[in-house]
Amino acid sequence: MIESFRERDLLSLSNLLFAGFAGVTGVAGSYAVAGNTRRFVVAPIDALVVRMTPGEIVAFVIQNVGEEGHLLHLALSFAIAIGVLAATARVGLAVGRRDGRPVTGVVLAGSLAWAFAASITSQPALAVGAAAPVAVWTAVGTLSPTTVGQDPSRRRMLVSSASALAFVGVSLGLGRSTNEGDSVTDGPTDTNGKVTTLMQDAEKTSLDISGDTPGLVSSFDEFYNVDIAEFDPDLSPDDWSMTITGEVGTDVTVPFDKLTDMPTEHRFVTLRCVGEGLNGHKLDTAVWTGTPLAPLLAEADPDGECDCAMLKAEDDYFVQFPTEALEDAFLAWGMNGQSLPRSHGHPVRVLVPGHWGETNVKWISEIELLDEEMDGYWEQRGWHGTGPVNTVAKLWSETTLNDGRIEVAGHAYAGTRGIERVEVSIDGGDTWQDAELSEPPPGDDVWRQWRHAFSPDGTHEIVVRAVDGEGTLQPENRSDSFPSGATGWVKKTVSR
Ligand SMILES: Nc1nc2c(c(=O)[nH]1)N[C@H]1C(S)=C(S)[C@@H](COP(=O)(O)O)O[C@H]1N2
Ligand SMILES: [Mo]
Repeated sequence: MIESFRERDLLSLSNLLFAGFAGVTGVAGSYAVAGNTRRFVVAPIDALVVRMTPGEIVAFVIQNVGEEGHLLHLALSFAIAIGVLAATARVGLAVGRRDGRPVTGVVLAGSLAWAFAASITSQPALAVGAAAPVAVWTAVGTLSPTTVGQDPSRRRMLVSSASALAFVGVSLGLGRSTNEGDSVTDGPTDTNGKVTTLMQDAEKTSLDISGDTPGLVSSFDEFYNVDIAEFDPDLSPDDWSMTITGEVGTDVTVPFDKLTDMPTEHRFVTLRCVGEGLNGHKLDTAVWTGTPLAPLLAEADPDGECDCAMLKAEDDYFVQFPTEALEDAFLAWGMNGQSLPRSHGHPVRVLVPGHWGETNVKWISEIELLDEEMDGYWEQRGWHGTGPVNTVAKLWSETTLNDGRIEVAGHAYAGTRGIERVEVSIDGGDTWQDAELSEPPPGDDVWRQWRHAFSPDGTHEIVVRAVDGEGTLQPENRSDSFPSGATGWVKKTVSR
């Protein structure tokens, strides 16, 4: 009696362990062959988890947890992937042992794991990466003795754990190298050196700031990133095309070649996320290479009732706003002289002058003209981020200069209204002085740098505010970024 209890315990423990190894190595194997792409088994699960998370929770996490919020849904998605693959191994173990037909069990577990991975990723060949480790661990588990007395089990467990761990390590390495291959873009778009010249000129007009306020052009590494999905689409220009559909005279399909055959322009455009804090860093500028959207829209001959459009992307992102805002929009395939990096929408994204970051759809796949207004992804979650940006003056650095003065500096941005003036107070807002301003880079939707140096005398409350190109002073009233973008004047106390 006692013997059989212990045997059963041992059996279920062993099943649990081998199923666990199968789950973990199955996920690792998938990563090894797919890398950090949407072909990795965790990716579609993560997309589903994100899509199913209620808007209030998403807004709460963005505000209270910030970037690390990604780790929450990613951890859940890993757990689900490991759990499902472990379950397939558990079924295989049960069948293999009970029927005394180990091969049947192994084949069953492998097939179930493969079917799961292949169906969610639509990658039958790569799904083998997840299925093979599951089959192997099912085999090892089925053949390992579970009779008490016959006990090399402890050593076997150690060896098994070490092997599983080693496999995970190797897979991580392999997956990383897959990523490197993926992030290689299709080469420079700056064939005639125009972009390089533009960037050099912008660098020359940057102010000579001692602190670590960045320059007028953000590098790939500096440029912020906001994605609804953890795993960016990876599309080649050959895979890509965009359609213009819905309330139109004729549907239009735009392949990549057609786009790049159109008149090419290089434009400086600044992007700012509606979800960033008042003095946050989700504000950047690049020079983008592309072509205006208007001629393509005209080709489709829109005739919808609401004069509004839904922009849809390859990652299931969607955003709706007035077609009027699209009149000056731009379809970009280049950024700072290179083809668009994957994380910024490779191969083609939309840029909408003066509007919040969320309207600048990456991996654009379709523009659907509508008959009535609908909510976009963020609007469904309570945000109001499709309109023009708020005016902001950032205070990004304060440095003591060699001569003892303090230099405060940052960027100011007001979308297409432009920045006319930045004012600085060193006494909490009682008196104001004009800050020194950089020229803006050439463009209609760009930021400017500002700086101001003063001789400190004890403690100073620094306040900055901008006046936009229409002469409107940035509102003093403070509000959170949710739902329509942070407002207020940035303040910082400095003492020397
Ligand atoms: N397809 C797609 N486009 C998108 C997003 C996204 O998640 N998916 N995020 C939007 C948001 S909220 C912002 S602020 C900008 C950020 O662009 P970046 O990542 O290139 O800085 O892209 C917008 N376009
Ligand atoms: Mo955003």
